[in-house]
Amino acid sequence: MTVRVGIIGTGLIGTDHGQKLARQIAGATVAGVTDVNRARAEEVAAELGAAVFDSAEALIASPDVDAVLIASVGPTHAEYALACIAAGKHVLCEKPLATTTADALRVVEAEVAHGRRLVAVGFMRRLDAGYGQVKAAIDAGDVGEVLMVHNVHRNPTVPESYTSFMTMTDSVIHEVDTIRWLTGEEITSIQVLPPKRTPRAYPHLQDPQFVAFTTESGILATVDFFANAQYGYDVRCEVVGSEGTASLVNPTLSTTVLAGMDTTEIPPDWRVRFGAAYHAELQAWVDGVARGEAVGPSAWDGYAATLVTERGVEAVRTPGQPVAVAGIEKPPLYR
Ligand code: NAD
Ligand code: ISE
Repeated sequence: MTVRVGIIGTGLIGTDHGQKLARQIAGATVAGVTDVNRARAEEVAAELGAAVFDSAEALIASPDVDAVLIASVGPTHAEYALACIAAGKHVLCEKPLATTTADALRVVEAEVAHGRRLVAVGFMRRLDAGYGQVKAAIDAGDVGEVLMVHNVHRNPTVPESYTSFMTMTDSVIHEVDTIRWLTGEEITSIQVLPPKRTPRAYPHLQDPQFVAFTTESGILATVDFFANAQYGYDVRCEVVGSEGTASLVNPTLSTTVLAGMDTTEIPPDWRVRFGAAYHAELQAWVDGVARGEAVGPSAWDGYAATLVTERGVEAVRTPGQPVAVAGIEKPPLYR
């Protein structure tokens, strides 16, 4: 079966995913795209050989679309995911599943009422080879009991529209998911310590931010998040256990040894750093849809991450204060 995918949102990642689906992913075609920026949708549709739909609603309802990829801006995700569930169609929703816990819960409740999983959330780091090795070391018991998880997440720059709260809802949400996934525990508190500000950020943006989480068993996890780090895209993770450590390092693109200098290249952005993970995520999703199964991070994972980042926004407003995180009990559909 060829899965005919409809894409909502043809911005940076919608286009990147579309190019992979049209050219690299086995068993998939891009049937159509839509974007509130019609000209942009037409440009991408022409490149991918896809149709242009007038609205996301029309795309979701179309008999020519088997499954939907949501890659529009975050606040639109929950309504589109709900429409996909109502239409009985599989959906891969870019992070975040929703920008409020209430909306994320509506998606979980709709899926539970539907009775089977249709929603996957784009936490692609779970498909990254390096993170996979760290997870395998933990699961094999190699590091013993996990005690601490240290993360680094640095972007070279962000646009002026990026706010201090988006550190949580747009960026640190990735670490929220990886911490939950690596440890198998829910996060129970979040605290933000704002360091000295970089002169390279817009005045409205607290940058960098240092974030500390605790989990159910008392694991301490930290994120050094820096939106305007200038030098490149740098994502690292070290798990400290009772018997040893497991570390994710930047994959090396190239190294030159010249004039007394040993220079290692690091990725310029997330598209390069996580390109293979996006590919693996899309292939796994398409294969799952073809089998009638939703694979990958679930609506529950999307809800749990939004819950933590919503409390994280509160923590940004109250620097130094730990903010408690408590959600609903996990429904049986996700156990
Ligand atoms: P972008 O601004 O480049 O693209 C967003 C697109 O959505 C724009 O073309 C915009 O016109 C369109 N849009 C806005 N409202 C819409 C609506 N109601 N219906 C249809 N289209 C609409 O942003 P981006 O960087 O591509 O990010 C899109 C989403 O993907 C965000 O949720 C972001 O968090 C996520 N993202 C994930 C990763 C990752 O690593 N997994 C990386 C980048 C972005
Ligand atoms: C972006 O939306 C992503 O999801 C990237 O993976 C992340 O590194 C970046 O900080 C976000 O803005």
